[in-house]
Amino acid sequence: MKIFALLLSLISLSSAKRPNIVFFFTDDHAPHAIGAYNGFLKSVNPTPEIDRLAADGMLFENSFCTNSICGPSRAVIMSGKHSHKNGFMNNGNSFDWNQQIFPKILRAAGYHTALYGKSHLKGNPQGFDSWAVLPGQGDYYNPALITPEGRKVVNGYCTDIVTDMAIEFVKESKALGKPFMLMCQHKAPHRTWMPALRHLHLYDDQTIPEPSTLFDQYEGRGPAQHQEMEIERHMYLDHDLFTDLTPEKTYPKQRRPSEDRSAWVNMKRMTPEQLKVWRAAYEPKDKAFRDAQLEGRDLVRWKYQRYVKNYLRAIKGVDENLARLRKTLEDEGLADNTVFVYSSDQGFYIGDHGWYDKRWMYEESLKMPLIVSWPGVIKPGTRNQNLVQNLDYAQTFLEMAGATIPDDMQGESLVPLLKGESPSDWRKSIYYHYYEYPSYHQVPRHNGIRTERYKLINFYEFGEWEFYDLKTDPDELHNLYGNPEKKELIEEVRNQLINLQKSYDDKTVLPTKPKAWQARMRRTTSVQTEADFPPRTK
Ligand code: SGN
Ligand code: CA
Repeated sequence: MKIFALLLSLISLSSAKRPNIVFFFTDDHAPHAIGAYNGFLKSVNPTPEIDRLAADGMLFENSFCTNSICGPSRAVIMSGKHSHKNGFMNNGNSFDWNQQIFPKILRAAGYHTALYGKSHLKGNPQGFDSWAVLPGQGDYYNPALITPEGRKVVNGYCTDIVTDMAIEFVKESKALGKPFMLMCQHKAPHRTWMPALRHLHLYDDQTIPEPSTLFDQYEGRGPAQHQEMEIERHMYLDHDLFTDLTPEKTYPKQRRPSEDRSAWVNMKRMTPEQLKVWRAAYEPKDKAFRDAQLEGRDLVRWKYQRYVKNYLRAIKGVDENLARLRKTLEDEGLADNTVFVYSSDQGFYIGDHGWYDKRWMYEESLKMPLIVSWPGVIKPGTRNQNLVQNLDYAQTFLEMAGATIPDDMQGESLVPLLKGESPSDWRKSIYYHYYEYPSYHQVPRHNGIRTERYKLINFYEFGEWEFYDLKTDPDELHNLYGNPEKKELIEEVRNQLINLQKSYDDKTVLPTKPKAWQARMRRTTSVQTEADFPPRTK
């Protein structure tokens, strides 16, 4: 009888102890723009609050996405399945919300669930007691939000607004007495990298370090020579860097006619008061820029500084709001029983290889930040080296909640790693597949494998392969494919890739029928083709 009572109390204790889960998620925040990841921006101290989260929990050094683009990364997180299984392979797709996703399972298990901010999956979210999402990419200023009650516009800065909703939800959940799972998903620091008004002067007096590959010439890498994501040639002084705030300005003819590429597209939601502060911050700097008449590498360097400062300023808004939400959890007495996760949908190029944007299987955009605190379970200040992916999050959250993990999910729960265990059978390689081509930035379709040391990429539409030794060439500048000395090694890794592709049941790799670059580009991009851009500075 006594044992029975003890068992009963243990059961009720364990269900009372089910942790709350806060998933604090951003758009395009590369790990190397987080202080704790020790990248080239560390000296700028861009994220003191995210660094504090790392000090309280575990930072994953080898955290990767399966498909480096927004909607697809989010679909993988929801479903625990690769893109070819959840059906959302590129941003043009619509997510099938009727499918099995982890929030539905948590909700059925008694969790109070919410999703706020950027969803990018189209359609009304399912699996949430409360939700409000930005339409499409969302806006930085005075954003519209789609809610179950319809569309509304909220005045203010998006990162603050989304966090306000999250804070309200935490308080409501506490009053309900239920464990909760909250997805607080920001637009920042997505293009066009618009900071909050209070951060417009941050870093004004500093020169931000440059990446060592800012002037990469892409030798030996065919696909990289054909992209459209260079700071030099494909980042617009007006649309991206706000140097011309004239609403009437017409845009040059080579730009896609379907898109408004004027700077005004980003400004037109602002109130006159907001715009006044914005103009006051940028106009003196713009004048100095025009007077300097920069050219060549000097112009690239100036564009990089304007870009990276705005990117880091938008990140500052994220960092402050993360602290605000963590403080709410503390104040409400919930922090000790809450798992707090920081992540972003993919990495990003911060001038690396001369680029912005993502999509490639190269390290800067393949990597995702992943930092988790879980008081009493994770040893503070730990760094994990296991290969993990966004594919693992669904199973991880389900295990944390003690819910059943469906057999058809394709990841691995990270809970053993969070507990400090070192499973000997942990995965030794990850699988990647990117599909969105032709599209913005012209990154061709590719799949590939990354092991602890090597990376093999197959740009199968063009019959081009790349192979990198990350130990000797961490910047991936030397494509070893075709090197006779590496032939056997490459064959071995290629076999591993084939096995991985089979194990995930990916039948979406197109048969290789090599196409010529020029012909392909002309046929697929009606307006922007290489010929429309000036040659690069050497
Ligand atoms: C927009 C951006 C692109 C970006 C895509 C996808 N242009 O189209 O630069 O690659 O989103 O980004 S913008 O000038 O309109 O911002 S994703 O993160 O949603 O996948
Ligand atoms: Ca993104």
